[in-house]
Amino acid sequence: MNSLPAGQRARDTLPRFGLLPFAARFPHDPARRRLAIAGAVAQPIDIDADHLEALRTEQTSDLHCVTTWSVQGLRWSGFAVEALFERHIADRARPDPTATWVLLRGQDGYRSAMSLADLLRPGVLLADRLNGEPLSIAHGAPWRLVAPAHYGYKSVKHLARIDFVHAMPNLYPFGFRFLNHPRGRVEFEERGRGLPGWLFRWLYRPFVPYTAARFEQALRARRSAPTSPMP
Ligand SMILES: Nc1nc2c(c(=O)[nH]1)N[C@H]1C(S)=C(S)[C@@H](COP(=O)(O)O)O[C@H]1N2
Ligand SMILES: [Mo]
Repeated sequence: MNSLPAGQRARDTLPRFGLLPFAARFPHDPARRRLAIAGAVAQPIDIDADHLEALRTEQTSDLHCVTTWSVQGLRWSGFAVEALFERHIADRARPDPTATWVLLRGQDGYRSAMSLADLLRPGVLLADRLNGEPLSIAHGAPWRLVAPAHYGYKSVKHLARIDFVHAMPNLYPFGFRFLNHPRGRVEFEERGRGLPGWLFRWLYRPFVPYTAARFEQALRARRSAPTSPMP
């Protein structure tokens, strides 16, 4: 295995993980592989998975959560976002050229933002398979973003919508904006805003076991709920 980036520790298995308010939130339709492209575009469009098979590609990459855990060697299958942009978005939706940021939304209401340049980097995937299996609900069904050069919070699970916007959006109330670094590059330890990366390591690390347990517990509760069929 490759060596890990600064401040990261390896885990063997991928936990279901995220911001605590999303532990008990799930995609409303995990079978719906559709992506809405909206915001500052000439024509809002919906992209259907059936049109994307020609772009399918596989990639092995690592997931680095900002809270310091990493899982190496994940085998993803899906669609390169750069190709998806060129073949399905640029000509059809015609984003405003000055809209250089994107707001990414999951079916669970989770949001994250990236610069368009970061979204279109090589290695950014819209993935619907992990380690040879269809993506589970835990890890982002029906599909998710995979942005290996960025901390995990940019890799939106259950991706449903991309809005083109003119500036980096404020996703959190004042006082919580430190959570959201505009770039979040792992290589430069851009964990959050306002403090050096190494300091965030110590702030976040104590919350990992509790957060992973809460996410796991919420998934178990959903599985045993009589009304929700689960893959
Ligand atoms: N929709 C959605 N996407 C999300 C999150 C979330 O809570 N909801 N959490 C993010 C965070 S912080 C991380 S580290 C990864 C975790 O992915 P995993 O649950 O597959 O390990 O998903 C990211 N994408
Ligand atoms: Mo994370």
